[in-house]
Amino acid sequence: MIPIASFAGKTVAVFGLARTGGATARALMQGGAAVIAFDDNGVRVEEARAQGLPVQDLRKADWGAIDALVLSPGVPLTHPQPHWTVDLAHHAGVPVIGDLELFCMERRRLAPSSPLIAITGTNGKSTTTALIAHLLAEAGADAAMGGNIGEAILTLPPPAPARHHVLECSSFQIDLAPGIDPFVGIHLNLTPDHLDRHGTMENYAAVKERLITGVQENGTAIVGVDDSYSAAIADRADRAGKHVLRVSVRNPVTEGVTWAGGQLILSQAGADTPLFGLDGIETLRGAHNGQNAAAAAAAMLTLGFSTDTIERGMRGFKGLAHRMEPVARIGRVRFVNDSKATNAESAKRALRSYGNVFWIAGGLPKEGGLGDMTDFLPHIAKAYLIGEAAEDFALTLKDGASFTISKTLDVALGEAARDAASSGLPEPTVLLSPACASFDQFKDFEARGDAFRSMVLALVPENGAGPGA
Ligand code: UMA
Ligand code: ADP
Repeated sequence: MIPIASFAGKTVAVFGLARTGGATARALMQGGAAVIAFDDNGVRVEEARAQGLPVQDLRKADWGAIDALVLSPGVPLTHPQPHWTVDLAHHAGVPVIGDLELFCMERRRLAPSSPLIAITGTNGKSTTTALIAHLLAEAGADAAMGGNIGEAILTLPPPAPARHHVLECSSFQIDLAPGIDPFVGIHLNLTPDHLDRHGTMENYAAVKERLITGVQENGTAIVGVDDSYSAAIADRADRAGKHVLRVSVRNPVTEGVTWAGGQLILSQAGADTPLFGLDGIETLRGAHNGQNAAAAAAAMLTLGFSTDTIERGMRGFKGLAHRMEPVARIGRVRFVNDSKATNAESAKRALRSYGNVFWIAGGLPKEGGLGDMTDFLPHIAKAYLIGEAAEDFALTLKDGASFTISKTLDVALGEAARDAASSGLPEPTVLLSPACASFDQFKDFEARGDAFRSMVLALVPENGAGPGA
């Protein structure tokens, strides 16, 4: 827990009482602030009351006496429209911030030169965050990991001079952190996502860029430059005098780390030095993971760790559940759970990582649908479409890939497993990589991936091949 002393003796409204709000209310109270906590969901309010949090309807609060509103990231700040608490705060001239901002305030107070590593980007955030935290732990460093990856930031141990905080930052969290100032700021990539919450791609990009513009004066900005938005972010950071390391899986860079043919290469002061290859590291398969690994390597080198330490750590990286997670191999067929691929871009990365894919896709569609699939059609043996997006995806695939509308995950898996086994194709892979949110049929992407994993494991014959595709 990080007691927030910056608001000692002041009154803070905390809105949204799930992971972020609960931790924030407690951290503020421990630091000596008076808290008023609330949520639109009456059940959450009662749970919070039962846990001893001071709850009160913020519609009836005296906003003139409130010093800040701390909003949970899932609560709309600007789009589709500001939440009613945001309107009340703006009306009363009360600043609206999030838990990431509170963390940054406390870090500036306690340990301003401590190594804060903040990671953002549309895709690859969790993998890169977990990878860096793993590399630090394997190197024997003091490392705490949290943020959007799941562990609320203020539940972590407090900032201390030698403590690395590795924080995954969503655009929602950055939007609520005007003072974000990491020592190492990583922005991986930018493709359309969350436009319902940011209005336009330009707004979404501008929010992400703040993590890079905020990088401390003696710090380093690590930017993936393989899309035009992110390349422009790197160029602007350069012009603003930041120390920028570029990451690419497509083109050479002058200063930074690239991934080429599975090799990581460090480019520095006019010289290219091969670091090591990622071959054989199943959890870092594919060019997209090359981007994540290159960014993680750049961060670790910046923090002063040796190439050997980084390589050893990467070889032991176990990966994250639901991100191209090898679930089982049954006969010749590999089963992969990529339920976290909730947008078209991430699903395309997964498709590109395998040949002969029996692809389970669909769910609650995102704006833009699948987009242009031309480059990915050769990877698809057949698609099994589920959920609300099925008809729309069928239209996109109809002239280029064989598909069937399976409607639900269990039917899709049964059909895909059968077709893959009888296909005679080399290395067939049944891949759940939905390119959609899960909420039409599941509680969240984890529930969808867990369901897939247990259904696959139920297919494994008792004396047959086990997990570990
Ligand atoms: N609420 C309201 N009114 C609203 C909206 C929400 O009262 O209009 C209340 C809900 O009733 C609930 C609370 O707010 O009680 C939910 O807040 P939240 O959605 O911020 O949930 P947390 O549990 O605090 O989780 C948040 C992040 N959630 C979101 O950004 C949506 C988690 O990221 C993060 O792991 C967690 O903080 C800890 O830092 C999840 C996520 O889906 C994984 N992130 C998005 C993504 O990765 O795409 C950005
Ligand atoms: P995030 O936390 O940003 O959602 P994850 O690391 O959880 O990212 O990965 C989510 C999905 O995105 C994975 O299932 C994978 O298919 C895809 N992915 C991972 N890294 C990248 C990347 N660097 N670029 C594009 N897609 C990626």
